[in-house]
Amino acid sequence: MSIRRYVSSTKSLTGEPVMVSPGRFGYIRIFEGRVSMSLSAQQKQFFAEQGYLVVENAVSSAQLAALREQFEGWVQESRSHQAPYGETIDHRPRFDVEPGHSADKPTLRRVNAPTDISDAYYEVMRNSTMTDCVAELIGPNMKFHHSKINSKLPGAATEVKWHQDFPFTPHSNDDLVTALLMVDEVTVENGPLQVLPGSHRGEIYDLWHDGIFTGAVADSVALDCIDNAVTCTGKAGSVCLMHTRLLHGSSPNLSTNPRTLFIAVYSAEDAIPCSPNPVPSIYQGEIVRGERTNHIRSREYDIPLPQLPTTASFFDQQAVSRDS
Ligand SMILES: O=C(O)CCC(=O)C(=O)O
Repeated sequence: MSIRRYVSSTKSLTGEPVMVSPGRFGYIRIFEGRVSMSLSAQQKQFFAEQGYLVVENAVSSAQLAALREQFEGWVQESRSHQAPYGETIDHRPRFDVEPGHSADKPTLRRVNAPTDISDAYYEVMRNSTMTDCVAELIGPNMKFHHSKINSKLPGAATEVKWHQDFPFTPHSNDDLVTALLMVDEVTVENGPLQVLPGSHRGEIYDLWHDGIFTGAVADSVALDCIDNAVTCTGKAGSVCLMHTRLLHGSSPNLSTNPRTLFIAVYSAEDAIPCSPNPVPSIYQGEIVRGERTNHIRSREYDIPLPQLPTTASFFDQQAVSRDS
């Protein structure tokens, strides 16, 4: 499959960005010939305080349709496989299926680095309102780190145990945002993301327990999260922007509707990775907004290095703690 690279241009079709109207969700503008949106001061403040922000209409309807069509094709393709398959640049399977996956009842749960094999996913990572919004939080100079799709097809048992992303992807500073784009509508029933507001300003929790990298926080921390969790729902095309240190998790899909998230992780350009990328991509490190400064900005913290996954996805790492 051919990959069309987005060529950044300083000349927009319509000239300079045009502010059209300050709306409930920020400012609508026309930029590079597409409708884009700026975050309002209130939205930025909400993100700074709470560590997350849900923004509607983060992709155009054409972009959303292309994402959905591509993913549906991958689900159909998965019917002819019995186990994780495909290959990423680190030679792990690209497509991960739940135990019990079958042609009749496909349970495709993860696509690693979809940007590397799909124009639709690359385009949204590179050139969407979602990208613009992230740049307003950690820009102006910003680069891409990795991407994946987490899917919970109807009845899927897949859950995500409570964790922070930063201990999986430590950098010299923590200006990283995980953008979780809702490819399907996300409801309280279909396994929505749950977050602990404000937790990005607290401790960075250890994901190692008794010498095993479980990819999850200790049960005592998780219990506090469950008691105070906020559920992030939204219509298809909405994005949840999440600070890399925010505690989050999600439960199984109990509904008859799919829950597909396209997850793209970005960092400030001067945040330098301190461990290998767990989901390597041919585009990792690509500057998506602003420019390269070749500076390192650092902040002090002390955490154990993560363990890299050896199988298709971190669901297997988290399963260790569930089964032990
Ligand atoms: O798929 C989800 O519900 C959450 C994803 C997540 O936490 C992650 O990939 O780090």
